[in-house]
Formats: sequence, structure tokens, C-alpha cells
Amino acid sequence: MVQPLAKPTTKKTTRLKAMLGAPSLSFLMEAHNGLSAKIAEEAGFEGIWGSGLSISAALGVRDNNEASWTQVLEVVEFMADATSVPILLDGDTGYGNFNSARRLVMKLEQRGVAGVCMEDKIFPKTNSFLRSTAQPLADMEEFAGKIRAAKEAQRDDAFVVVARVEALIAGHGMVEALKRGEAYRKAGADAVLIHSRERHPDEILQFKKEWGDRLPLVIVPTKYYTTPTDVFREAGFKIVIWANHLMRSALTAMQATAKQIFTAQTLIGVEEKVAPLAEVFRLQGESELEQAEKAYLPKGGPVARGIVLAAGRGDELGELTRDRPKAMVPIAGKPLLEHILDAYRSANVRELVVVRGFAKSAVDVQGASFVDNDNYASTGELASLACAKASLDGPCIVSYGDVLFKRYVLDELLETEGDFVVAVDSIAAEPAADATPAKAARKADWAACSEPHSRKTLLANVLLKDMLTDPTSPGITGEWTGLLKMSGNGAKAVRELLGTLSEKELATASVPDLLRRLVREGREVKVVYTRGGWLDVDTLGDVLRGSSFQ
Ligand code: SPV
Ligand code: MG
Repeated sequence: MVQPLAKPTTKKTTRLKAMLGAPSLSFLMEAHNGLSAKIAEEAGFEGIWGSGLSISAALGVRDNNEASWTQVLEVVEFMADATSVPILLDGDTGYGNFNSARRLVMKLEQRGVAGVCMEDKIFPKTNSFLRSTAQPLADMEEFAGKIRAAKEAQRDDAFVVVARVEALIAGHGMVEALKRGEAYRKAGADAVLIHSRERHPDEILQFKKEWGDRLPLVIVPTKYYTTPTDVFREAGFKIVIWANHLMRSALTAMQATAKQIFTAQTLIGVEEKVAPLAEVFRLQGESELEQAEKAYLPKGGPVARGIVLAAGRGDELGELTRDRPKAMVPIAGKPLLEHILDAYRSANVRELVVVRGFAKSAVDVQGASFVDNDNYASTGELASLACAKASLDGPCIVSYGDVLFKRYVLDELLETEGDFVVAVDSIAAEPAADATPAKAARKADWAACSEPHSRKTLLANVLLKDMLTDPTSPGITGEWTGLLKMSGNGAKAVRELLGTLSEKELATASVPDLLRRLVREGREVKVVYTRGGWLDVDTLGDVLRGSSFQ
């Protein structure tokens, strides 16, 4: 009974077997790794030939069993994982005797390979198109035993074993080829691959004529490639294998590209000719991983984004900020902003967004993306944050371009759960610090929290109650460091809130104003207490202090 071609939902083995039973001619395309296998499937091929020649060539070795069978197995496993169409592996001679062959079948079944083709030569074999004197044939009975062992080893009834007759390749003639084909049929082979090195299809057509329909026949027209495919179709062959053409086309392209880049010493002229990186990522299934991350990572996910508000000039630094913003003032040999970005990276916060404003072209740090607040001169911090609104999508940390911090402060912030978490320094609120005249004079963001810093607060849930500007206000328990962490939900709430602010509010509002508003709206703003570990660079003295801070 003729089987209809199986649907893609059926097993790979069943689909390969169905190709052998189908009335029409099917095609297998060569592949030699996961990528080429994917390319073959995308081109429309319903099955893949795991070519021994191509896999060896891609590994940089000869087609003489120089790659061990387990190395081939590794490659074909990647190919099977990368595709949904069946793979027929070129299993050479079965890599040994009957025992090696049946173990091979077991491992191929385990790794999702649909079938194996074994040729009646001696291990280690030589490619069929090389010296015919180097093509000794296996003893027919011994090879028939190997085919029987392979068939009896399979657990999946549909697993395909193809017996490849090399009698014509080795110059033993048609009679020997037919005799061998018959012996392998009797041993249980699902199909016979009759191989030829002739430029014309005469000998395979003659074989088919004499063979009739005893078993499906498979051919490899590498040498008789000028024969119209309809000739094979009309003769009644079941499968044509295009045996090495992806490997050979890759080779030609790689040689040309390597030569051109070597000669020109530039990528210009090559970039347009090679696959764009986006195509590489598409073939790798990058978008699936992006979706999966959304589905499987914990809500909100780890904080991977830092937003640095660095639009301000920092007039108080005079000449130092004549034509660069405060964030670009050098501290210990590199701009303040670089120190900040390094601190983020060291805590694995790698998606960094910098809001520029004054002298934006001077902000030439690497490894960050930029958004611009071109109205920096007439607007405030929240206007800058609003410029980075697109980045308020998922968990993030917001900080200032003039505040240095140590990694441990960031780590504490990252480890604390909550929609909003702020780092507050308690040293500044201690009586000794209170007594220093500097405190009163200094412009700072004072935080009133639900409890003052003590050993107890290490475990307690301390919440922000208010943000104050007058250092003499009662209830101050510390100074806000400028660091605010938000969860995905927190960032979303802030993004929405920014959308409701009037132009007038955006012109003046600061991040402390935002914190105050969140608290008044009844949102929990958690506090992580720190003792030092940060430096707000406001004065020339701070710039000097910055050098020893590092
Ligand atoms: C292969 O592709 O490795 C084959 C086919 O065995 S051939 O190279 O034609 O022998
Ligand atoms: Mg081969």
C-alpha cells in the first residue's frame, strides 16, 4: 500500500520512512552542522542528509573516519536539535562491526536521528570519489549481518536503515552490485543506496531496471549531475540525495570573503555581501529566547538597566564645566560618568542610559546609550527622567551624573525587594555630623524614614516618610544618596506619573519631589541604610575628594 507523505506532526522516523514508500520522488539536502541543517529545512527540504564528507570537511579532517563516530554523533545531534525534518545520517561503514553498528543505531535513536545509511566497505573507509583502488569492499555476508544487527537493534519500528552498495564504485560490476543489494534486502534493509561515480546515469538506470521494485532505491547524482531530475523520477527512484552542496557553497563564499578582507585590510566592500548579523540572530532563534525570558524569568526580572541623569552643567564648578557637563569632569584620570558607569557594570547592571543636556557632544563615553534633554537649561530632573521614559520599561536604577557610589551600595539596593527602594546615608543625620556647620550650609536631600538607622533596621522594613530640604526639620534620619531603584511595576507607575505632569511641573520638579509624591500617594518606598560609600560632587573640594574616593 502506498503511504501518503506524512504530516509534520508525525515522528521524524515515520516521515523518512514515508518518503521511501511514497509514489513521488523525494529529496534530501546535505547539511553538516546545526546552521546548515536549518538552512536546508528553511529552503523547503523535507529531509536532510548528514553527509560524512561534509561533516568531516567542516571539521577540517578527511573523509576517512578521522572524526570519531561519537564526534559525528555530536554534530548530528546539533543538526537534529536545530530542525524538525528527518535526518538520514551517512553512517559510513557503521564504524566497526555489527556490534558497533547496533550501538550506533541505539545512539541515533536517542538523539532524534531518523535513519542511518551504511556502506559495504571496510573501516576506515575512503570517500567513494577518491582512488578506486582504495575502495575494498566488505565481505557481503559480514555486511548483511551488520544490516540485520542494525535492524534488530532499533526500538522505533520506523527507524530507517539504508544499505549502500559500493560494488559499482569499487569496479565489481552490475552482477555483484545486484547480488549484494539482494543480500542486504534479505537482511532487512529498508532501502538500497546504489552509488555510482560515472558522469552518466547509465549504470544506476540499469541497476534500477534489473532491480525492479524489490526495495526503494536511493541515489546520489553528484557526478551525473547533468541528468534531468525527471529521468530519476520516471525511472522510479525514491530518494535523491544532494550530497555536499551546502558545504561546497559555504566553502566558495568563505574563500572569497577571507581573500577579500586579507587583501583589502578593511570590511568595506564585504559587509554588504555577507549575511547581516540580524539574519544570524534570526536563524539562532534569538526572538524565541526573548519571549521565553518574559515568560519564565521572575516577575520584573533582574535589574539590568541604569539611568544616569547627567544633563546639568554644574555651574558651581566654574571653569571645569565651561564646555563640558559636570558628569564629564575628570576624577582620578577619567570622567565622573565613567566611574559611575563602571560601578554599575561591576554590579552587572549593563544596559546603561545617560540623559545628556549641556554640552552633549562632550559626553563621549563608551558602552552607554544616550537620550537628550535639550531643554536642560529651563527644566529640572524629572524632565530629564521623562526624556528617558522609554527606558522606564522594566526594573531599573536611577541615579545622578554627579554622584559617585561604591559597588556595595548598589548591591544592597539590588538585593532589596520592592517597587521603590532608596539608599539613605545615616551618617549625615548623626548628632556629630549635625553639629558641623557644613551641614546647615550644604544643599542636600534629607530623608525622614520610619526608623532611624540601628542594628535593628538591618532586618526591619524601613520606609521613607518624607523628603526634606531644611536640615533642621525634625524626623531626619539620613541623607538620600541619589540612588533610586524601581521594579518593573514601579517604573511603569513613574512613567505614567511623568505623563500626567504639566510643563510647569516638569520645569522645576526634582527626583525628591517624585519620591515625596509617591509617599503621599501611599506607595511603599523602601529604605536601605548605608554609612558613606557615596560622594555627591558639588564643589571643587568634592572633585578633589573624588580622587581618594576611588
Ligand atoms: C557523503 O556525502 O559523505 C557520501 C556521499 O557518502 S559521497 O561523497 O558521494 O560518497
Ligand atoms: Mg560519506
